[in-house]
Amino acid sequence: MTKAVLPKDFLWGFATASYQIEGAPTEDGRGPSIWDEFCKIPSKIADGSSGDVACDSYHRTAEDIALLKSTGARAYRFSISWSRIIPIGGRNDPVNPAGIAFYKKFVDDLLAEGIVPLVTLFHWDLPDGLDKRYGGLLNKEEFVADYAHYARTMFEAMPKVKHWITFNEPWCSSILGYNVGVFAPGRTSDRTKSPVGDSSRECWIVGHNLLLAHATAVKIYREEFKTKDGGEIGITLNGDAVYPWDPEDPLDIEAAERKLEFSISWFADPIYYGRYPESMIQQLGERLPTFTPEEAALVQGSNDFYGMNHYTANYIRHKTSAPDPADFLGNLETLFTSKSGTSIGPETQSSWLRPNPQGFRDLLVWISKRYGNPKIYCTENGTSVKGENDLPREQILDDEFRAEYFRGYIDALAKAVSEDGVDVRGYMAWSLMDNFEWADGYETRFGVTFVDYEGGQKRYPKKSAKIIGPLFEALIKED
Ligand code: GBH
Repeated sequence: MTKAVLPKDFLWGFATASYQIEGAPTEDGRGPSIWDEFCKIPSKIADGSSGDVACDSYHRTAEDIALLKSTGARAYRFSISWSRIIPIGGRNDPVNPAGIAFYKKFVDDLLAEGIVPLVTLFHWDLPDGLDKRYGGLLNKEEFVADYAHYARTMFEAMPKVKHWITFNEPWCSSILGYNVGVFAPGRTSDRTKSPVGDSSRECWIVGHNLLLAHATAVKIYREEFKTKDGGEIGITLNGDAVYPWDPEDPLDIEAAERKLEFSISWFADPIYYGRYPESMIQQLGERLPTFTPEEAALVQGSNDFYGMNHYTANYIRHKTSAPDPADFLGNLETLFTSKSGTSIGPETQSSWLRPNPQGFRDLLVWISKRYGNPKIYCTENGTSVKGENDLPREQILDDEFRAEYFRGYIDALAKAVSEDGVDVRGYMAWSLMDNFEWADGYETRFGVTFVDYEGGQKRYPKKSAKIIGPLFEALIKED
């Protein structure tokens, strides 16, 4: 018998994101996002695909809700396509009533089935109009004001939503969009990939602007909506677990901590403490923007909860050379094998992902300690499976590898709560269904549901869709 250790109102369910599932890019007045444009550039997406059709979820909301229902999910995390709401994006541009109506109805339909919506305002799909007009996320004054207006528009339209997420993984928007250049808008110093961009500077500016936009939206929610609507708002940060490559080497131990600071604390230290981590200030110098006293005060304290996306772990080895100007890791290497030859976990279809459930527990404890035991929602956790796309259908549906991943990670979560005292209130598996996996296209599948892209987007639940519910229902207290 599993011991019930999770609070009775624990929210578990599944997550998705607008551009990855919706399709219907020009329907009902939607404007283009930077991802629509990025996908048009040859060689940016592994299979040359785009989100043009994806899972066709824009036309299949009833089917998606029935699917959620069949898993027993208590909650669903999805994101809003900003360019459906304000097609060209800006605060003085027209708002599209059809876009608002679509998400309002979706929220009503979820609630009618007893499923709690967690709504992400921004999962990377910036209206292309804003990128073209003033450089999008690089433009502090304009971007912060336009995002604030968009956020307020959604708060006003959907008072029934009680859990708001301002940004999904600002690290990815900043680093992958403006340093490595593998995500939209694809800016980088690497001139083989892009004619424009400065990897040594732009990503840090973008990160700063995202923090200010987040904090501004939180201030608006707290001042104008929280009292009457009774909801909560926070940001979702990605973070991989770390272990020193050589546990005997103090420099590897330090580098492992620095890796967490460069990925997580870059955003979380300003939000909880009003300042950037010392390790980043030291390495980046004047390339890291500074907070004015007003900005610091605005950002500090701007989380009602900590949204945690988590997938994998790495061994960390320090570097001895001076940091490269384009370095964003903290002058270190990330590895899958330790000095003594231990592997961090088995391979998956994603080059960056190797399951290691203990890492989840250890990182939950690290976040909890560093940030004063905040209320945490795990807003994403999941895995791809090596070669899954090429397997016969019956084998895809019998996804024991993914099921085992969830068993391990959910057990780690339960232990973090019951044995380490971490305050976890929710868990969303990534993803409800196979979908557009960004630069990896459709070859890489993360769904607990198989989507038959050749067969009219029909959905077929895999084994993993069926095992998560019983695990949580056994772990959640009855009263
Ligand atoms: C999540 O990010 C996203 O929120 C979600 O949309 C996505 O579908 C899901 O992961 C699965 O990928 O460019 O090779 O160095 C997870 C965190 C952090 C994973 C950045 C990939 C870099 C890969 N991501 N990481 S690479």
